[in-house]
Amino acid sequence: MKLSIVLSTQPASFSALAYKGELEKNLAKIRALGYDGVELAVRDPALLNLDELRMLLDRYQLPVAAIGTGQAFGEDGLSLTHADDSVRRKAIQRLRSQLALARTLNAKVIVGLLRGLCPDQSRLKAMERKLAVSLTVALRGFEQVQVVIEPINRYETPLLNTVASALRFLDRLGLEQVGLLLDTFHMNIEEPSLPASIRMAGDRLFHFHLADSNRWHPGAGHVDFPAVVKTLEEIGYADFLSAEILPMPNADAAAENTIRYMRRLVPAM
Ligand code: LER
Ligand code: MN
Repeated sequence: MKLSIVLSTQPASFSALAYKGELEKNLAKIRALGYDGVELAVRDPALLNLDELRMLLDRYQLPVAAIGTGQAFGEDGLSLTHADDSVRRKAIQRLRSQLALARTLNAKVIVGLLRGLCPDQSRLKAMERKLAVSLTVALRGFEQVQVVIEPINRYETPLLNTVASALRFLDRLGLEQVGLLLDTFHMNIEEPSLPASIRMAGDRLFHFHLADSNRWHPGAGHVDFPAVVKTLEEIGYADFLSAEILPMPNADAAAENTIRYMRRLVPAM
C-alpha cells in the first residue's frame, strides 16, 4: 500500500483538506514528508494549467492517487441527480472533463457529493436510478478510467451512506470500471464494524480515505487503524491510502502526524 494526501488545486470551502492552492510549495512539502503520491481535489479542470501541473508532479515525482470532484457540487452547485436537467447535464459535462484529466494523469476519479442530496427522501430509489443514468452517460468513452463511489455519512447526503447500499448500487449499475472508495471518517459513523465492511467491499475496493473519528489526522481519534490496515492487507488491497483530514492543529502538523503514524503500519515501498 502507498500513502497520499489530498491537495486542493484551488482555494476551497470544504474543510477536510490539509493543503489548498500554492501547488509548487505544497507538492514540495508532500514530497519532503515522504508521501508516495498526491490526491488532487479539482473544482474544474478548466481552471488548471495542465502543463504546469504535469511539470510539478514530475519534478516532485508524485503520482496522482485520484482526482476528487466534490467542489463541483460544493462550490458550483452541480449534481448528477439535480432536479433541473440543465444543471444535471452540466454536472455530467464536468465529470467528463475530470475523466479526461484523469486519463492524462493516470488517476482514478472520485464521485462523492457530486451525486447530490435528494431533498425528498421518499424518492431515494428514483434518485439512485437517475444517478445510474447520469454515470452511464458520463462514463461513455472513458472505459479505461477507474471511477470510485464513496459512501458518505447521513449528515452530508441521504444517497448511498453505507458500504452495503453502495455495493447494491454498483451491482445495478453494472460497470466494471466503477468501484468503491471507503473513508474511515464516514465508516466510523455508518458502519457497525470497519473491518467487516472492508471485507464486504473486497475486490470492489479501488481507493481509500484516511481520517480519524474526529476527522483529524490518524492517531488523533479512536479509529483502530492497525485493524483497518490489517484487514486491507487481508483482502489484498495494494493501492493508495489518502489522507483527507482537517488542517488541525494546522496543515503541516496534520500532514506530518499522518505520515509519522501511518508509516509504522504501512512501510515505505
Ligand atoms: C469526500 O471524499 C468526502 O469524504 C466528503 O465528506 C465530501 O463531502
Ligand atoms: Mn472522503
